[in-house]
Amino acid sequence: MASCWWRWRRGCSWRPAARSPGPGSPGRAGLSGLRAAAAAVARAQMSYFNLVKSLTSAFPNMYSISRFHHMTPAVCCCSKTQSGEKYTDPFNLGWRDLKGLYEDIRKELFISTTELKEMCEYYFDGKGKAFRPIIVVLMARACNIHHNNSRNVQASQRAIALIAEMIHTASLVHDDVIDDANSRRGKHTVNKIWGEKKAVLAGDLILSAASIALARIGNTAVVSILTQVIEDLVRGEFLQLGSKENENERFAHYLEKTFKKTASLIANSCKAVSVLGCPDPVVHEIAYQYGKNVGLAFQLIDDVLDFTSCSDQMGKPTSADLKLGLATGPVLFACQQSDGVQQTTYLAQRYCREAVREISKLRPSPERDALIQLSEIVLTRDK
Ligand code: GRG
Repeated sequence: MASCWWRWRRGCSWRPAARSPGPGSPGRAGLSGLRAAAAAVARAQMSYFNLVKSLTSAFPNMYSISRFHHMTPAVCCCSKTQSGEKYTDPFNLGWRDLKGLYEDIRKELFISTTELKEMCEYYFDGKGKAFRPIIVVLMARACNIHHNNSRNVQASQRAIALIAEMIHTASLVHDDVIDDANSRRGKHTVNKIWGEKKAVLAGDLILSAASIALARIGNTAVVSILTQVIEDLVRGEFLQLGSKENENERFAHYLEKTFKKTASLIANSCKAVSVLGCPDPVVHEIAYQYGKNVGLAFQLIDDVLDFTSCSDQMGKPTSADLKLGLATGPVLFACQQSDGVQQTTYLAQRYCREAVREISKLRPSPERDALIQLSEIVLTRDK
């Protein structure tokens, strides 16, 4: 299973964070296409001032967008270990607690009907990045060490990693139905193989299995933290179905959708393991803020990769957002400026810096440093 990490790691060449696609390269959207799309999306130009205003009012702790222009494309300066302990690759470190992850998820699914079982297990094949479970177990260990120097991950904390991956996968199955997607992770989607109706039911079943596992933990605070994620996912998807006529609100709408669709799951899963490992609300907030900021950066880079990467690399169709008529960061920025891809990457960098600032408040540990390094990998990944 660890091999999937290495595949991802190998894919994550430490490239400059904002890489523009070669003009006319097959399977890639050129910048001219991006600009044309931007023009189509924006009926009138949203003023630079309004963009700054909408961004900073949605996230008051962010600096003015004008500061992105003056940053170098280099990633955050945080790859050195700060804990003083022997440093291991963050994926290896996280994977120690995740051995048997997919086997354990399949046990949670516990379905007797052959077809439904096959559908529900379809994505638990070890081909995903398991980015969420890795962050969750690293955060669990970082919080436990911070609290009482405990070197163990509790069973309930590991269960959160499984539950996060199950909620994520259920949402992917549903998302592919909504988007009528053909491929994901380099293979046909559930909806393409079994049809939309059955795909919706498979997503429901994965979500219900996740809910049963969550209830079994028996901590009402944790139940309420993770059920918030489900509400956010639905609301985020709903936000994506609509758009803002008012251009001032368009960027705030995009960031809110991004938080709800992607960052909420990471933020709240991090918070859940912190609650299970440590009674201090300050630590819960650190865990939440780290997850939120990394999650936002992750999705912004996902939106960039939708423009700059090719389908083979991503294992799913690229330029998909554009084809669905969705204005993501690269298009919204391109309405204003010459390089939407680069500006979106700069914004992701700012979120990662914030994530690093938050997690650095915890006591030094290899796991804390791995979380710092993961925030860099979010920026430099190319799949
Ligand atoms: C709660 C079942 C349920 C549905 C809620 C459809 C929906 C409503 C929400 C969709 C949310 C969604 C699919 C967001 C996309 C987030 C995203 C960036 C996914 C890609 O994540 P990766 O790159 O994928 O980690 P892998 O394949 O590596 O797991």
